[in-house]
Amino acid sequence: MASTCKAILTPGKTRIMGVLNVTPDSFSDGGQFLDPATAVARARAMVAEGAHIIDVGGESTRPGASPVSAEQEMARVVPVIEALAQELEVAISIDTSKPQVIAAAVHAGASMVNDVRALQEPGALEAAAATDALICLMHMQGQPRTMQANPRYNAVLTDVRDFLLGRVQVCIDAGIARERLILDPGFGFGKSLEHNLELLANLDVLQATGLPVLVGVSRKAMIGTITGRDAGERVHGSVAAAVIAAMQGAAIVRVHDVAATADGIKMCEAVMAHAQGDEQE
Ligand code: 8Y4
Repeated sequence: MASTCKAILTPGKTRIMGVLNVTPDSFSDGGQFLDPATAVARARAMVAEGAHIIDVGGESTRPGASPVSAEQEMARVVPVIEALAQELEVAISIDTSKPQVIAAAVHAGASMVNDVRALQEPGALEAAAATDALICLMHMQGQPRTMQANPRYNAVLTDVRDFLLGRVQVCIDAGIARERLILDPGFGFGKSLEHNLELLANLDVLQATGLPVLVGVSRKAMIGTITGRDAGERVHGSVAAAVIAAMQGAAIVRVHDVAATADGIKMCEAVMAHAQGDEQE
C-alpha cells in the first residue's frame, strides 16, 4: 500500500506521536511479542487520547537488549502496521534501522520512518529513498549498549546540529526531498543530563535549520534524575518537558502518556495563538 495522506506535519502545531512497542521487554510475560490484537487496542486508545501518529517499534534500543534479526522484527511489526493502517485514521511511523523493515513497513502502510541511527545502517538510505515516507533522522553518540558510559562533545548543540545536517545532505544526495526530513537531537542517546538540558533549552539551534524537529524525552532517565522518580511515575515531568519543546516550536513530541501530553499541548497552543494575536494588534 502506498503511504496515505494522513497529515503528519501541520505548520505551527505540535503533533503527538504515541509510542507502541512490540518488543518482548514491553510485554509482561517476556519472551513473547505483543500480539497484534493487543497492540491495535493500545494504539486505538492512544488515538482516542489525541495521538496523531503511532510509532511502532519492534527492536529495543535499551542498553541490555539483545539484537533482533530483520525477519524477527518484520514478524513483530508488519501484522500490527497492517491492522493499524486498515482501521486507524492516524499516520503510522516505523521505528527501525533495518532496510528490510523499512521497505516492509511502508508497504504495510507506514508513512514515516523513525530511525535512531539516521539511515547509517547498510542499505537503509536506499530503502528509505525508495519510499515516499517522511524520515526522522536522530542523533546518537556511540551505540545503545555503551552510549551512556562517557558522552563527550566539543559543543553539544553545534555537534548534534552538524551531524544532522550532514545526514540531511546524504539524504538529499540520495534523492530524498528535503521536505521529507525531520530532525531529532536524540535525548538520552549518548548524552549526560547537562547535554540533554542544553539541547532542550536551545531547540532553536535545530529549528534554525528550517526543518521540523521531533523531541523524545518521555519517561527517560533525565526526567527521573530531575524529578527523583521511577519510570512509571514520570508523567508530570514528561508532560512538562513536552510543553517546553512545544513552546519552542517542536513539530512532533514522541510520548508514552498521550492524554496528559495532549492537555499540555493544548495549553501551549492556546497561549501561542494568543501571543500571535497580540503581535497583530
Ligand atoms: C521509559 C521507556 C524510559 C522508554 C525510556 C524509554 C527516541 C526514539 C526512542 C527519541 C526518536 C525510549 C525509538 C528510547 N527514543 N525515536 N526512540 N527520538 N525519534 N526510552 O528520542 O523511549 S527509544
